[in-house]
Amino acid sequence: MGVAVTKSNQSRLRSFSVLCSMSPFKNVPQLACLFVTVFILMSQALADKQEVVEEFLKREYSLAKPYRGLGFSGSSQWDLMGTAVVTTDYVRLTPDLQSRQGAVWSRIPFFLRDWELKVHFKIYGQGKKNFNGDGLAIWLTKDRMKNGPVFGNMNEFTGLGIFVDTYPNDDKSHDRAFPYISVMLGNGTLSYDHDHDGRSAGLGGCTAMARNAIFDTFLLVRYSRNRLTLMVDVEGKQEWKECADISGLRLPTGYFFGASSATGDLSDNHDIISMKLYQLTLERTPEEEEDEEVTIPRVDHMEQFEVNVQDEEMSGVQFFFTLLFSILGVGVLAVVGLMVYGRWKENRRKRFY
Ligand SMILES: *[C@@H]1O[C@H](CO)[C@@H](O)[C@H](O)[C@H]1NC(C)=O
Ligand SMILES: [Ca+2]
Repeated sequence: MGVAVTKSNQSRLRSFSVLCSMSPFKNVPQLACLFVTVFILMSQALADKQEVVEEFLKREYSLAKPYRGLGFSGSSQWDLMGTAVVTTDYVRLTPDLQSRQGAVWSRIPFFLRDWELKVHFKIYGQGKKNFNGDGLAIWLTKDRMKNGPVFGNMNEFTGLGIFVDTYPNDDKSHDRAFPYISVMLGNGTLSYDHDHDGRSAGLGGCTAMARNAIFDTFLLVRYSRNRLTLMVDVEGKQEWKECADISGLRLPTGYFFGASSATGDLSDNHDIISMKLYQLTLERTPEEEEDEEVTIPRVDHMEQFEVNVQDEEMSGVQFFFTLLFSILGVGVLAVVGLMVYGRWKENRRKRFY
């Protein structure tokens, strides 16, 4: 991406210089031309300051057509699991049928420090909105090929999980619209709470109309300098919309990429069309080179993400009963007060007569 920006700037600059030199408008001051040229040069210099110098597609970590050998040959770099099947056009993790679980996992441990993963996926089915489920997940985790309740993968996982959640399990919270894409970093003890759509452990996310979309749907995960950004493109505009941005996220190396999905009572087709991994080449300062390697994933300043799920706002019913009991309480107090006062008055009367 960095390369593309620079190249387009250069060509823009070149064409502008040409225009300048052969400007037919003799009355346009040469100074203005110079001015604009300098401005373009400056913006180019700014663009160059973007951290990425170059990016390379790493085929050994990518899953793309024609999926040669996938699921059959011992030489494939990916394994299929559960209901996952491969066709010429996609890897289908689950079909639009109840109670299925499927996954695809890379066989090669991943050691790059700065990278970008572009996922082309498709979720569609017969069910009407909110009568479909459950979504899919993209992984970079210590373990691979495990079954479980988190979109078909194990819970208490260690590593990164990105969830495209298409079903609102927690129907009491109305804080987000679905499908909702979210990020979680598991450390082996942290649990994904399916009944609350993972709210308590989520680090960020966004709503994205990624189901039954008429456009191709993509997500982009970029991890560099311990900063993870998640972007989505689901509106057919060929532009990335920011979804989550998490700094100080420390991810060990040697983990595995994967994608998984599960259906329950509700279902959808969950397809992966491609997962393309790009290595980002950055210039590093000596301190960054010495940056400690972590063994357990963690986020610096985790406090900022901690939400207290119990501390929810009062629901209407709770509010009604609280009010009712308050009124009753005040009533009882008033009656008791009156009785005590009455008796006290009576006593006083008795004393004086
Ligand atoms: C995982 O994270 C949670 C929440 O931040 C923390 O309470 C727990 O101790 C961590 N576990 C490990 C093994 O680091
Ligand atoms: Ca859900």
